[in-house]
Amino acid sequence: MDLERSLEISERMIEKVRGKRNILIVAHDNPDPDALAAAYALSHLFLIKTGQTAVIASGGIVGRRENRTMVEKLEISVVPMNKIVLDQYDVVCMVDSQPGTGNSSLPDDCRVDIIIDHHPQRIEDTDGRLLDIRTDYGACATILYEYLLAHQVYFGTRLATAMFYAIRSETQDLGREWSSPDRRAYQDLLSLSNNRILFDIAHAKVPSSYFLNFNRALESSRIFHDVLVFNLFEVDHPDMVAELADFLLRMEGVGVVLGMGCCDQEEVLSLRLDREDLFAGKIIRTIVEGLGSAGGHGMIAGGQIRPMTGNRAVQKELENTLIKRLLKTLDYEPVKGRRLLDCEGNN
Ligand SMILES: [Mn+2]
Repeated sequence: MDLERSLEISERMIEKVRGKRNILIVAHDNPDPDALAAAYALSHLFLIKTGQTAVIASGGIVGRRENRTMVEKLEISVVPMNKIVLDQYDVVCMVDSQPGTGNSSLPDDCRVDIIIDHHPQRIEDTDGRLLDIRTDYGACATILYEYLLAHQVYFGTRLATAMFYAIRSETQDLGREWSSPDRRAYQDLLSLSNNRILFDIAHAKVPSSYFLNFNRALESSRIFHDVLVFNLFEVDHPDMVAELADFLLRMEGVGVVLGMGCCDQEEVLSLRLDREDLFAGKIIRTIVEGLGSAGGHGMIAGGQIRPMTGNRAVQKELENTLIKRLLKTLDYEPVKGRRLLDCEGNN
């Protein structure tokens, strides 16, 4: 942990918002637990240090049932971006994301004063903005936990549970892309969390469409070398693509998963790797070049292509294009994929 750095930078953030009328904290679109917990923790820090209440906003939806349960049980209030009148805000903060990366509904020309993130730095210069970008951290929530610790700010069970669940889900229980500060935060926060709520979040009930999506992912899965590609075509929320990409990465002999699905005229892509010789964020940006926007970490990355039509033939054509590009990027010969469901007995 770097408490000195955390104290210094967060102090400057607090001074920046002090006395300002309206403070906005923007999480990326379709916010995940890490973005939600980071936004919640930042608003708490401001509240305790300055007495000011910030508004948390994001575009898209909280789709995944676990995340919806988290928002409900922990009473995190998130305002849809389209309800936000930007002119009314004196300070704009962004967490778990950066301006211009394509995963936020905040207009690109909107001034952002404070940026806290753990994704690779994409903005060129600071331009008077306060930046805390720590790419070695597994979760953005860990950075915020350090701020609270550095200021010795008291926080209750709800915020502890939110940050704990964020680190847990983002790093898959410290199994994926975690660092020692994440581990420290995870351990500290576990004892402060509400276990009952954690259980309710992890075991949230899901509708039948959830299982139909699993079925569609399995039916469509094809394997090329060690690359598995699935296409959900129409999907009701984008998180489903990421969840299924995580799930399918467990397939034996598979080191790369590319998932696709179309939601609200946007093609959502999810890339998962368990090969340490590759960097997911770079690969996905290469394959969507000229088509859309993308970014991510070493083992997890996402992208979006818009506008996308609901026409299946067009979606299928895009899938073929992306497969071709992906195989080329990985230096693989083009091959005809074999269906996952035909693989029985082949291992
Ligand atoms: Mn994150």
